[in-house]
Amino acid sequence: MTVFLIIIVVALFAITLWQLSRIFQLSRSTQSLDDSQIASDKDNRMQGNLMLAFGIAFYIFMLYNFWAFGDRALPAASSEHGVDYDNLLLLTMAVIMFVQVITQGLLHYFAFKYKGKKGNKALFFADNDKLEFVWTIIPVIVLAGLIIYGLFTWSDIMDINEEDDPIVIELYAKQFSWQARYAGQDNVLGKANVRFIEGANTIGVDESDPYAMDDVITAEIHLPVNRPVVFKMRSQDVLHSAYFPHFRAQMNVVPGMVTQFAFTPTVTTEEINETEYMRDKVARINDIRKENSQALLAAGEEPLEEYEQFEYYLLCNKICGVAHYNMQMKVVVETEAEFNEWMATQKEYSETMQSATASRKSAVSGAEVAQVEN
Ligand SMILES: [Cu+2]
Repeated sequence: MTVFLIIIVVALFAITLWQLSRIFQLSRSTQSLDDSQIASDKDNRMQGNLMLAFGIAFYIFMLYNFWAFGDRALPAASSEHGVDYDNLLLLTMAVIMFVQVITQGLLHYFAFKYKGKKGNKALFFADNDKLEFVWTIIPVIVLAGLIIYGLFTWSDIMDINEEDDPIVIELYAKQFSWQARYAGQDNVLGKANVRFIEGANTIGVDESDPYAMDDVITAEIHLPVNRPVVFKMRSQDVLHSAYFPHFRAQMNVVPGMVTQFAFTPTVTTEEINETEYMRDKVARINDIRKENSQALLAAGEEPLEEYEQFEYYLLCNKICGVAHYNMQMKVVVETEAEFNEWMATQKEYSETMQSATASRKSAVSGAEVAQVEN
């Protein structure tokens, strides 16, 4: 690191010296500018051709990116609102692409066509009200349309309909993990606050709140398909962001306040794994892992395991510290029956606390035994 900094300092010093010498040179020779400082027709032709070549290369590179990386886009949305979200994004991208292709193309073509030439005089063109009106009103209409469409989509997405009987789940974020708390039988989350964090109560559940007793804290999110879910988010330490890419959902998780996001999953984990798209993707990723494994084996290291199937994940999308990249939690979307089965295996908060107290008691008595023995 030090060597790197020294190299940078030396390089910057050299550049400074060079720039200083140029300034002196220029300030000395204002009267005696030679022709080498003035662009000749040859220079202009060269610059014009380069502008055109750059424009063409730019489009070729753009097309190459679509071709090479297009398949890295997310699969079709697995949530109800995700379809609207994708349509909005698609329309916005289409408009941007259309305008970009035309304006960028014209910019490069005009730089080529109207390059400098000896004897050419620029046309003096004061103004044209009609032209200005057209190029103002078209962007106004298009942008206003996009914004209004976006606002309607946003309010549709953020509108939580309590009549749909959504499941309430709290997402608790801390460096660098997630925990989920289901609201339990009563579907009302018990109160919670970081001040209540103590011992086994790692997320600060308010134990005096009767609503908290049936809450269920889990290390995985299970969601019944086609049932709305409301996530209430809390953070213990810094800003995090709850990001469910496949459900097109993301919301900041802010210490000191509760944020929320609701969506309805529409595709189960099993169903998405049955799609040709996902089967291909998993197979391709496994091929890459197999190749990498060979290199690892050659180096005498453990090979990578192959993936059985695709899983949904909740990720953190705010760079929150060193292990941010690994802050994730598995999400399983399943049928209502499968969900109920899983939920039956989870412990309610009161039970968790009982077993925590019990194990604390046995630990204390163990220590006492040791003391007595000594
Ligand atoms: Cu984070």
